[in-house]
Amino acid sequence: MTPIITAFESSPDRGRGLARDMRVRWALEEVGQPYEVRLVSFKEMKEPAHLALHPFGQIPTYEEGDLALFETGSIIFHIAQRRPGLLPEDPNARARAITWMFSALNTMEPPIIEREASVLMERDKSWYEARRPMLEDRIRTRLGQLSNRLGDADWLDGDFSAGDLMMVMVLYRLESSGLLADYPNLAAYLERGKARPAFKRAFDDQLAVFKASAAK
Ligand code: GTB
Repeated sequence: MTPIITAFESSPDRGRGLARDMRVRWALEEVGQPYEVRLVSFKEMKEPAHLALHPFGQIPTYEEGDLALFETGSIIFHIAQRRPGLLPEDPNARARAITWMFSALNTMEPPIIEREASVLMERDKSWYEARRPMLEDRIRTRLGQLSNRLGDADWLDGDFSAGDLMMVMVLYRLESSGLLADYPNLAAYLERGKARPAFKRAFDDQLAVFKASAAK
């Protein structure tokens, strides 16, 4: 059964791969699983049909037969469990790769999102400039710790895994911030992830969606 995911009909990031369908597309490409995409507008995302799939009215969702999932962590974990290529066979190595998925989402991503939200919504506030160093320092603390752990390895724990996929996608959110510049091994890690053929296929596909919507 071909899985169906949902994605923005017209992504606000203009096809830069920042919307979260990108990470699901990448996972599906890594395991060689063909998939279909149903595009949804912001209005449709808040309507009952979509809310039945995603209680928070967001993208992406994942449907496969009678299974419907939301949350990229859960979706990618499901893909990685069902198909070889994203999680090691050895039980301990598998548990560690899953740990990296969680840490990407629970430890690395929250301060990055908080900074993004501030840039988007608080620029006109009197406290914006005063709060910015604190938000950036919280990210730098995590980047420093991650950088120390990665060292000069290619991936976080042995071969590329779903943990790396998630971590690369989280670091990708910082690409235009300049914050990665002090961590050359993390910048190289991000580039290594982006250079994977599966990443490129996923990126091109989501960009094509944006270009088609912009041409209408
Ligand atoms: N925790 C959920 C997951 O991991 O699946 C988060 C899902 C989520 O945030 N989805 C966003 C969404 O549907 C799209 S990706 N937002 C609409 C809404 O909540 O009403 C977040 C996103 C959106 C836009 C940009 N951008 O323009 O750069 C980047 C990231």
